[in-house]
Order: sequence, then C-alpha cells, then structure tokens
Amino acid sequence: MKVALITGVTGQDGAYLAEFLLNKGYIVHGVKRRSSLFNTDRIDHLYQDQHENDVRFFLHYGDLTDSTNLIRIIQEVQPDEIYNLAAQSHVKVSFETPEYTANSDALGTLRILEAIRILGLTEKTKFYQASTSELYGGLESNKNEKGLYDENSEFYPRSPYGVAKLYGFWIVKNYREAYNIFACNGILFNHESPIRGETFVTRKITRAAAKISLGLQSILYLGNLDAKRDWGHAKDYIKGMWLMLQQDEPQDFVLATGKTYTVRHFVDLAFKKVGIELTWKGEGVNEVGIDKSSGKEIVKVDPKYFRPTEVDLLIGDPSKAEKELGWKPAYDLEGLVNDMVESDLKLFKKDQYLKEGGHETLNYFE
Ligand code: NDP
Ligand code: GDR
Repeated sequence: MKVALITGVTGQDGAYLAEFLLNKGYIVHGVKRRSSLFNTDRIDHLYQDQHENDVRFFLHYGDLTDSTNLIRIIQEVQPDEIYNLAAQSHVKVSFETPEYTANSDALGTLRILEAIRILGLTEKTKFYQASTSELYGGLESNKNEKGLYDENSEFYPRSPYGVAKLYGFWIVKNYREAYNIFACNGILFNHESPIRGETFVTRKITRAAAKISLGLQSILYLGNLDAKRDWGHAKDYIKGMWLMLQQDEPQDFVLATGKTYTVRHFVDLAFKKVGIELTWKGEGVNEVGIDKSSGKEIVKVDPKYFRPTEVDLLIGDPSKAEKELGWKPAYDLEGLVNDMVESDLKLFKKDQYLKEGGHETLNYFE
C-alpha cells in the first residue's frame, strides 16, 4: 500500500485529496494545526476509530513553521508521496500578514524539502507543491500566443501571497535539479467547491445567494466586480495533482479550464440559480445589483474588499496537462455554480427551519 502525507488536510483541497487517495487504497496521513475550535469539519466523514483494525487515515498535529515537527512526522510516516497543500492561502489576508505568509508558504515549502533531504528520502519520496496562477499576476504581456498563461509564461506576482508562492515554486525546481527529488509544481488556477472557504469570493457569493433567497440575509457586499478568473471545480483539480506524481519524470503543469469570467458574471449565475434575476446599475463603488422582481438593491460594492494591488485577469492553458496527463475537467462554470448553490441552499434551509421553529442560536455570553 502506498503511503501519502498531506499538509493542509483540513482545507478544501486536502479534504478532497484525502478521500480520493483513500479510495485508491492509500494509507493517508494528514497534518492538522492545533486550534481552539474543531477544525476537521471537512474530513470528519473520513475519520476512523483509531482502535479499529485496518485504519488507513491518520492525523498529526503540526505546522509548516515548525521544522522539528515536520522532520519528526516525515520520519515516522516514511511517505511515498507528500502533497504540500498547507498555506496561508488568502491573497487579501496576505497584505495584512505578509511575514507569516512568507514563513508558512515560502519557508514552509523549503522546510519539507529539507526534511526529505535530511532524512535520506530523496529517492523514495515524491513531492507535490501547490503552486498557483497568482504567480502570473495577470500581466497582459506574460500570456502565450493563444492569449493564455502556460508553463512558460513569465511570473509577476502582485501580493505577498504570490511572492511567497514564487519562492515555493523556485525552491521546488531547485531541489529537483540539485538533489534529483521527484518534485512537481502544479500551477493551479482558481478551483472552488461546496467546501470552499467562506471568505473566497465564489463561496461568499453562493452563501449569500442561498441566504438572501431564504430571507436570512439582505445585502451582499463585494469588492472588485470586474476581476476575471478561470474557475474550475476542486474535485477535478485534485486528480491532476495525483496524476503529476504518477509520471515517469517530475515536471510542472498548469491546471485550468481555459475560460475566464468576471466576478459579476458569477454573481448573476448564482442568483439565477435561486430564482433571482439581477440588473446592474451605476459604476465603480456606486455599482449595485438590483433584484428585478422586487426592485431591491441586494448587491453592493464595499471598497474594503479592494486589494492594494489586484490581479485583473487570469486564464490558463491546460494543453500540457491534457496531453501528457490525460487530465480534463468534468465541470464547467455552470456545473460548479449549481453544485455550490445547491449545497449552500441545503445548509441554510436547516437554519431557516430552526429560525421558523423559534430555535435561536445559543448565546453563551448573556
Ligand atoms: P485552504 O485555505 O482551504 O486550506 C489551507 C490549509 O492549510 C488548511 O488545512 C490550513 O489549516 C492549512 N494551513 C494554513 N497555514 C498552515 C500552517 N502554517 N501550517 C500547517 N497548516 C497550515 O486552501 P485550498 O485547499 O483552497 O488550497 C490548497 C493549497 O493550494 C494552498 O497552498 C493554496 O495556496 C493553493 N492553491 C489553491 C488554489 C485554489 O483555488 N483553491 C489555487 C492555486 C493554489 P486550517 O484548516 O487549520 O486553517
Ligand atoms: P484569489 O481568490 O484572490 O483569486 O485567490 P478570491 O476568491 O479571494 O478572489 C477572486 C477575485 O474576486 C475579487 N473579489 C473578492 N474577493 C474576495 N475574497 N472577497 C470579496 O468580497 C471580493 N469581491 C471581489 C478579488 O479582488 C479577486 O480579484 C484564490 C486563492 O485560493 C489562492 O490561494 C489561489 O492561489 C488563487 O485563487 C489561484
């Protein structure tokens, strides 16, 4: 049985990947952070009572900022494959916590690679690095002849997150060349799902569409509605990560859909799915999304969500992954939006039911 170690197992991608690898028969170890509240919601369905026989899913406390911890876990686990998905992954938050973001996202990657080297695992352990389309920074001049970003496009990161991930990208490449480690960068464009973190724009929108349609929220405040992203489904993208580590040679690959849409378009689709048609009025900070049937303003712009430097447009070229990995995403944008909205509707119908039944949330501070 192959053994995999996933950092960031409690995150969106970590949860999908853990399930995917368990279904493939792997023994899966995950690194989770200590937190004052439970942070394992996304993987609770995979948990097995550790006293049972044939347990194949294990969790270890750890942190990418702690080398000794990483060395100990990797020594204990002796993984065939490491998927480094842990990161301070929020671009806007990286402007507020730039040093921590560099420590976890840049140096954290180095710490794992060093652990592989120190423990003499350079020939045994394959390594996947969660690199990102944020490396391109959305510069027009970086695109290829098809008008897309590919594995040869130049990088120009536009946030402390992007810059930290740039270090991660290059240190992976360097350790591959210097020590022959089977290490790959997956340059992944945005990928979303029903378990996407609630402060990323897609999930913020699908939650709000569900809540507004159920009478649980009145207004959705957003930042830059003109930003364009190449959005795919996380379920498709984690398969690509695994495929990269099953090749004969380690290489870097772009995973993307090759299509790009504005945030505004995503909002339109999500609200349409809950039966609300929007019409847009005004410009810039004064732009509003109006519910056509009620005339109410339900989407507004709040400049607090603007970023000091923005990545205006991202669109990726997945040709290499299609050709060499046989990777092809199953979801299109509409399929993704439907999956997310349906899931959030289910989630908030429960809240609505409790509210209607007079069951208010417990207030511990009264
Ligand atoms: P999430 O934010 O959902 O998950 C991040 C995970 O990393 C969580 O498990 C989090 O733990 C953990 N983590 C954060 N900081 C540390 C740390 N210092 N030590 C250990 N664990 C830590 O991200 P995604 O699942 O969406 O993304 C996975 C990876 O892929 C990230 O590296 C991200 O930067 C990258 N990426 C994501 C893309 C996307 O569109 N989703 C696109 C391209 C790259 P906790 O649950 O405790 O917060
Ligand atoms: P991104 O994702 O920065 O692309 O990083 P996010 O969903 O945060 O933003 C996408 C675009 O939407 C605009 N936007 C808003 N964003 C948020 N979060 N909240 C808002 O209210 C809002 N309004 C408009 C943003 O300005 C931006 O242009 C994600 C992360 O998963 C990274 O870890 C990953 O590397 C990249 O995708 C690829």
